[in-house]
Amino acid sequence: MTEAVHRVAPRGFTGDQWDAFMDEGFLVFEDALTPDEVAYYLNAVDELAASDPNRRPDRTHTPGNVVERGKVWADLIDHPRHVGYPYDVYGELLKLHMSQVFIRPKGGSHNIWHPDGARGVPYGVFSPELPLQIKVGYWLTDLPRAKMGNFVYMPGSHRTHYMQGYDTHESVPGERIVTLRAGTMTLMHASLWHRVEPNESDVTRKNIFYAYCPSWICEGDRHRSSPEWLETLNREQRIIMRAYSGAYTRTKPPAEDSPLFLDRETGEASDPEADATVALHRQKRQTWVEKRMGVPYNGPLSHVFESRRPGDSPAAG
Ligand SMILES: O=C(O)CCC(=O)C(=O)O
Repeated sequence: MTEAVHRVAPRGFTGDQWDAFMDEGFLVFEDALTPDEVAYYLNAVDELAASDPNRRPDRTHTPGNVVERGKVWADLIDHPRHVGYPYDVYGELLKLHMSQVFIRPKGGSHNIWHPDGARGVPYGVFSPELPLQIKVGYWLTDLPRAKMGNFVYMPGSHRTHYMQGYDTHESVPGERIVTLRAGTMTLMHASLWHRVEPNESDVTRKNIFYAYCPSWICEGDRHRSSPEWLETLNREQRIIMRAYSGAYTRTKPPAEDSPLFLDRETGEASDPEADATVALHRQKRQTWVEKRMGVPYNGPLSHVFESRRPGDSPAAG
């Protein structure tokens, strides 16, 4: 009965896309935006920049928590073009980690090699396989060659906790300098090592990054969203912001936030294996990725991760 008011999870990964994402740490969707959509978002980026009295056109400008800056930005929180991909990984505990706009003019600052997430003890120590953040990128300017403020990454480096070049701008053998057309969408595994090219061109690079994580990871660009602004959101957007007053509520969300989405295949709020005597918000809901990895609904995890046990590696032997 309640199901009628809930949305089915939007489209997410195909098996091949997931395998490519996990192999490379990065996935590219060309022509994800139409030219009109590119123009729409470019206009919103320019309005955002113009509204900041501290912005210097010759400096890199990276406003955060942009979701609170207008409907165009709030609409991206649960946009069906991309939200199904992080939902496939974080499922019912999906949260928006941060929303950012990047404006990188000629000569502006550019980032050194780093992975996203925790320093010192990186995310990968606890989650060697799955990303604890996924960054969705929308690219609004053509970047046909290097030295245009391009995103640069080391393919497959999301499986390492350290790499040559850390903390430097150095070009490292094997790196990939991303060239793309305006309208491209990208997904990045948070543990992927990346840097940014200097911009020596006359094109100001403009793009949008919305990062997602499980709700129990801390927010990246806010402590708590404004309650008045939350009132303006639809149900799914409000849930995905996870603006709870109780700290532990992030870990154990309230009953009214379940389901976030209905299952894409079955259209149901519960998994077929679920124990119907357990309240919906306390039920286990398997993610698409768990199913893809062959994680059993209620069995041991050991067979899934068997090959990764330290005792199995030749180096440990
Ligand atoms: O601007 C970029 O391409 C990447 C920025 C970056 O390094 C980051 O957001 O962690």
